[in-house]
Amino acid sequence: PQLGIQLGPTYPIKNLKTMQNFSTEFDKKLIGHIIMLDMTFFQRGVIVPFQRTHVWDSKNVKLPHLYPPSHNKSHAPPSRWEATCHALRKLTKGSNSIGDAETAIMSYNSTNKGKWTFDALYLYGQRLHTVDNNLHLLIPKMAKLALELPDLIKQPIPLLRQQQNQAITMSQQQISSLLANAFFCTFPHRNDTKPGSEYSNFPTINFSSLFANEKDPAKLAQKAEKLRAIFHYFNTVTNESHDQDPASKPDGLVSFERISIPSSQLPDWNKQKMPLRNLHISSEGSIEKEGTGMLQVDFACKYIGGGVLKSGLVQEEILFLMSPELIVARLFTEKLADNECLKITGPQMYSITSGYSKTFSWVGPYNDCTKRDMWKRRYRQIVAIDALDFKNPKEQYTQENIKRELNKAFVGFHGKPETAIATGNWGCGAFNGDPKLKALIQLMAAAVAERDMAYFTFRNEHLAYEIQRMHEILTKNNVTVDKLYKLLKEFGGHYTREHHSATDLYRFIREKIKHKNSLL
Ligand code: AR6
Repeated sequence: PQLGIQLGPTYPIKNLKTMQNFSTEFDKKLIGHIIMLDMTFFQRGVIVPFQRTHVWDSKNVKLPHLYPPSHNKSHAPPSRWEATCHALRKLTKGSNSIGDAETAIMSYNSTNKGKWTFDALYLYGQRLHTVDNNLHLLIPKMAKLALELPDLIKQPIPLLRQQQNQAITMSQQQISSLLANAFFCTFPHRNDTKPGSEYSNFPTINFSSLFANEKDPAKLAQKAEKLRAIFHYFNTVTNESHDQDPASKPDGLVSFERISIPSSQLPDWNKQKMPLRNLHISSEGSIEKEGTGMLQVDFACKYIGGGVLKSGLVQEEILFLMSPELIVARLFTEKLADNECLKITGPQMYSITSGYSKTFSWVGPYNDCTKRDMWKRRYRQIVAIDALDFKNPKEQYTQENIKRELNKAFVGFHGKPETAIATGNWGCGAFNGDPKLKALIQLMAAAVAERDMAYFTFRNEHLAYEIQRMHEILTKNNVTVDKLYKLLKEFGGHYTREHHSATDLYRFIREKIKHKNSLL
C-alpha cells in the first residue's frame, strides 16, 4: 500500500441517512409548486382534482381533451377528442386484439398512416402475451383509464421550461391516466420531433416509437420485453380488486421538481475548503434497491427518460421501466440545460427486472411497501442529471468539461434534506466517461452539498477498490475540494500535453500527494 494506506472496510451503508431520517422536513417547499389535487380533501383521505380553467397555450401541456382549441372548433367537427373517445370507447367493449388497438390509435392519428408500425406490440402479443395472458382484459381497462382524463385533470399542467424553478405534484391516478393517453398516442402536437417544431425541445411522450419496428430482430425483441414492464404497470394501476396489499396501492402522490441554479450561485470550485464526505462503496448492489430512501441518481439524458420509448435500455431506461410513473416527466420537462436537474419524489416501483441492455428481461411484480410521507409519497427520491456525452473520451479532462460536470452534479445534489446520494458510474457507459474521474467529481459535489455517498460500481470489484483507496488517500491527506480541483485541472493540462492515453488519473494524484508530502 502506498502513502501508508491500509484499506479497511468501507463506510457502513446503514450509517447513511435516508428520507426516513428527515421525515418531518419534506413538505415545506410550496413556492412555484402546482398541486393538481385539492389538498383540503386530500388531508381527509379523499382524492379530488383541483379545478382551474384550462388553457391552451405555450406555457402548459396541450391536453388531448382540449383539442382542437375552441377558437377553431368550428372547422373540425367532430373534434379530435370526440374521435379519440369514439375509438377508445370501442376498445372498452371487450374482445380486443392488438389489431383493434392499432386501428383505434390510427383512427385519430391518420396523418401518420404508413409511417407508424406496431411490430413490437404484435411481437409482444405473439410471444409474451401467452405468458402474461390477460391483454384482452387489460386493453379495455387501459382505454377506460385514458377516457377518464377530463375527470382527473381539471387544471392546466404547466410545462417545466428551462431556467424555471417549478414543481408539479399529482396523484398516481392522474399519472396513470396521462400515461394511458400516452400509450394510445392521444397527445396533440407531440408527434413532430423535427428540429424547430413546437416541442422539439421536449422528449416525446406518445408511445408510437415503442411499438415501432426495429431492423435488428434482437432490438425488436427487447422492445417487446419492455412492453411487459409497461403492461404490468397498467395491470397494477387498473386492478380494482382488493387483492392488493394496501401498503402497495398506488393511491398516493408524486412530485416533479425542476431545479435551475443560476451560474452566479454555483460554487467557485477553487474556493471550496471542505473535506470529502463518507463513502460507502461496493461492487455489489444497485442504486435502485440498496439506495432506496437516499437521493438516487438517474444517469439521465438531457431529454428526460432518454430512449425509454425507443430502443434505449441502460440505467435510465431500466429505472423508468421499473417505475413507469417517471415516464410522465417526459410530458412536461423541457430539455435540461447545464445548470439544471429534475428531482422526482415518491414514485412507486412496480417491477423486478434482470439483466442489462441486450440481456434485459422483465422478471415479475415488485410489491412496493416503501413507507410514505404525509402526502403519501414513497420515501423514494430520484434526481436526473445528464452527464456530457464524450464522443472522444479525451475531452473529459478539459477544465471546462470538468467544471460543467461538477456543476451538474452539484445542481443535482444540492438541497434539503441532506440524505446520502446513491450513485455509481454516472456518464461512464453510453456516454464514455472515465469512472475514476466521475467518482471524484461526484464526491466533490457531494462534499459541497454536505451529503455522504453510496457508490455502486456495478460488479466492478477492481474499480471499487481503486475508488475506495483514492478516497482514503484524499481524506487522510486532508485534500479538500479546492485542492482536488486544482489537481484535476493540472491532470487535464498534463493529459492534453502528453497525449499519453495510458496516463492514469489516480496514479497522477498519488504521485502529486507523495511529492508534496516529501517536501514537507
Ligand atoms: N446501478 C449501479 N450502476 C449501474 C446501474 C445500476 N442500476 N446500471 C448501470 N450502471 P449508463 P451514461 C453502471 O450507460 O453513460 C441512457 O440512454 C454501469 O457500469 O446508463 O450516463 C440515458 O438516457 C454502466 O456502464 O449511463 C442517456 O442518454 C454505467 O453505470 C445515456 O444512457 C453507466 O450507465 C446516459 O449514459
